[in-house]
Amino acid sequence: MTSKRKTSSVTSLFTRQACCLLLACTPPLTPWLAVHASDTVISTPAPLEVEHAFALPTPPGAMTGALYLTLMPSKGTATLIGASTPWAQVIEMHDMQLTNDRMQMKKLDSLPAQADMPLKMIPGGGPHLMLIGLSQPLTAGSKIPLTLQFLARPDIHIEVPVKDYDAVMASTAAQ
Ligand SMILES: [Cu+2]
Repeated sequence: MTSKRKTSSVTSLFTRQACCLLLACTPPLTPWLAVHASDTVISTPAPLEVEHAFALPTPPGAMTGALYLTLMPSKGTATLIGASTPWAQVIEMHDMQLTNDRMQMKKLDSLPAQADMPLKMIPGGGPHLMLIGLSQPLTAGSKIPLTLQFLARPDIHIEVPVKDYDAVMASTAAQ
């Protein structure tokens, strides 16, 4: 019984995510997870900390910006499956890797974080959130309203400060 109920919440989130992303791409549907819509029991997930969230300033006219944060579930796993803000048309989850001496960004469908392995996003490589279609430039001192969507967890709403690169590096070095 327990596993069936868990499956239910996973499916509803998959479906909602599919709706949100319909314009951007077509995520895989999971027909083998089909369950009854009336089964709405959701087990309470372990607390999830979102820390060190910040975005970097963008030059005037830039249409994209990068946002970074750290996700730390107190136990088990938390899987980030999407994010949104009124300040951008879409937010994509990206991974930046050095390939053939070139930095290349790859779009991801999900980003997992574990209690023993937090998801840490930092500038200069690796995972980050890409704000695409900015409605305004990101200026140091402003705060971006951000919604984070997770697999089988409620959304998290936070405000993310825009910080100068030097300030970010100074606080990272101090940790
Ligand atoms: Cu990117």
